[in-house]
Amino acid sequence: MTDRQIIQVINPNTSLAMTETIGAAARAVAAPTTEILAVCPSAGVASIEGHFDEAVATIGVLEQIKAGREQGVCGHVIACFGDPGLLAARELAQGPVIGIAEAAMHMATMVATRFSIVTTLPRTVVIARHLLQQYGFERHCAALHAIDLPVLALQDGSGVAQEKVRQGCIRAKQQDGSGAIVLGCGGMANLARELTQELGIPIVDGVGAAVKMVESLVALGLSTSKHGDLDYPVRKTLTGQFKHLN
Ligand code: 2AL
Repeated sequence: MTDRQIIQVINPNTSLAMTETIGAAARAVAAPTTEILAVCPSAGVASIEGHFDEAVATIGVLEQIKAGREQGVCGHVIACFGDPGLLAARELAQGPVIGIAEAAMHMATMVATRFSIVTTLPRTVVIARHLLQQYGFERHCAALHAIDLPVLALQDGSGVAQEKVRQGCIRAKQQDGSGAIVLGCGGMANLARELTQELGIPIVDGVGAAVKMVESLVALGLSTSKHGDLDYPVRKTLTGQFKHLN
């Protein structure tokens, strides 16, 4: 990698504070030749904590993918732990698109035989379970834990949510026999490095993992396959508010 390249990191919710946290975590691991373009949709949901939120957020993700592609970014990261709109985004994108849940799960399996997940609300545990099934990582995941605080508690400046994540990771390490822990929210991206040092086991943040995966794929000259189902969407009439996605 010699040329400068831009990786677009999309926070699928509309929280600017969380977009900043995610962007900073991405920049902390990016290669010197990588520029991180951290963005979020202009309209959508303030945080993503359920199936409805994911459905609403997905159009904003696709709009950002289209904008990033037009700006010539080399790849995209979807920085929400439900990986909302991942396959649709791959159809629209030219470069690689990596979701933070899939990135973190993949990396965790490379440093431990079993991992645990620490996420936000109990209802988001179901979303993570579905992803484990979809990606084939069920056998690798020992347990899922919820800190029982909403996503935006990670941005309130009190440190309460961060302490709950820390306690959740300690509990997961002690109870589950897992060799690694996956942080189950984009808003936890800034916690991985310190927790890894404190707990002495790999604590995997999907934002950093996804940025390094995009860099690796680009360096290897590998991009989203346009042979088969991930080919660009079939051109057809899109009406009303969706016209601009064509
Ligand atoms: C998330 C996430 O990463 N961002 C968001 O808004 N909701 N997912 C989660 N499980 O907390």
